[in-house]
Amino acid sequence: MLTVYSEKHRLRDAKTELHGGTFVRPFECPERAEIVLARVRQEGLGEVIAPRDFGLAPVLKVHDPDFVRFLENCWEDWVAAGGEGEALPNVWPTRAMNGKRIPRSIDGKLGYYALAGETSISDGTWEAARAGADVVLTAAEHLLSGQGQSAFALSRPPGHHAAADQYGGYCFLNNAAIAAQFARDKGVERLAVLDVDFHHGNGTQNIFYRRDDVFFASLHGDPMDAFPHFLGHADELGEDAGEGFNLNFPLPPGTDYSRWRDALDEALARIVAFKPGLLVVSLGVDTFEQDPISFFKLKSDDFADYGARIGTAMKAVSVPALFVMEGGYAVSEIGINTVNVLIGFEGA
Ligand code: OKP
Ligand code: ZN
Repeated sequence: MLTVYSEKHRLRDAKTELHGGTFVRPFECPERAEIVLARVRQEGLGEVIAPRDFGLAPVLKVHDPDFVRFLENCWEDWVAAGGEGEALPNVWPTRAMNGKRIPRSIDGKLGYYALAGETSISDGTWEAARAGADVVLTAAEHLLSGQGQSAFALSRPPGHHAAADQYGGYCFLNNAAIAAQFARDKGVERLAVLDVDFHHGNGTQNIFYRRDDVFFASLHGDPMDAFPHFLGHADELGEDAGEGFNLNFPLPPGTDYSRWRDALDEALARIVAFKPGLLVVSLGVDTFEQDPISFFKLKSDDFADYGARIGTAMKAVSVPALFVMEGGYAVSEIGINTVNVLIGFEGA
């Protein structure tokens, strides 16, 4: 399996995350990608290539231009306004103050474009996020040229919480959605996105919620108990043309592999019935029992087993799979767990 990787992910190296009322070093740190890459090499998964530059056009097919401009200029604007630490929002257009104008000041803009308050914007964040989009696009292009049944986009920072005009939950550009839309524009008529990260892929769901050409399925910690708290319920089925093309499996604290696997099998059956031309897997391994910010109980061997289940289901109907790296914060095991999924898929 081909892996696409860019060293530019290292430019996303924020010093602060707001966590439990204090600032901590972000859980989403550069070592994550380095350790996954080392494991890819150690296991001989296949060739590792750098991305090519796709420019912003495929990003702008998913994200609003004003949001992209905000991300591009945020750090500069923050510094110019006298920010001493990293850029964080502190006021939002919530229910009681639901204004529609985009403020001029950087403090107002941060609140307008942020969907969560833990994620600092730092010097280099934009460059890393942009390179991350090139990583998934390069991997998608490779698959679309008919080479292989699978590819791995080792992108960082993650993307699935990012909506068309909102960032947060460590995510800035929605890599999985950008890849799916790119494939769509290259002639793939129907796509499925399977999100196995512990957290609900609220951004991806929101981007495709009114569409019947992209089926979104997600297994995640119940939002009643887990981030992102406000989306990911089982009754969110899609709207308008998209009704019936969104599928959520919110699962309770302590969920173990047998329960998680039942949900996966159901999601895979629905995906197969949808007859996609390509599957995008939002691959977060924060379902691991030792993950520091999550509450599922998967063990390292379970990752290989579910990779094989995805492989068996997709190979039976000749659907290629694009794996896109999302979360996973048990850093010392992130390589083993991630590559177990990919090896499981290949062996199916
Ligand atoms: C990103 B991905 C911190 C609560 C905020 C944010 C989690 C973002 C996960 N006390 N947590 O889906 O792995
Ligand atoms: Zn996650």
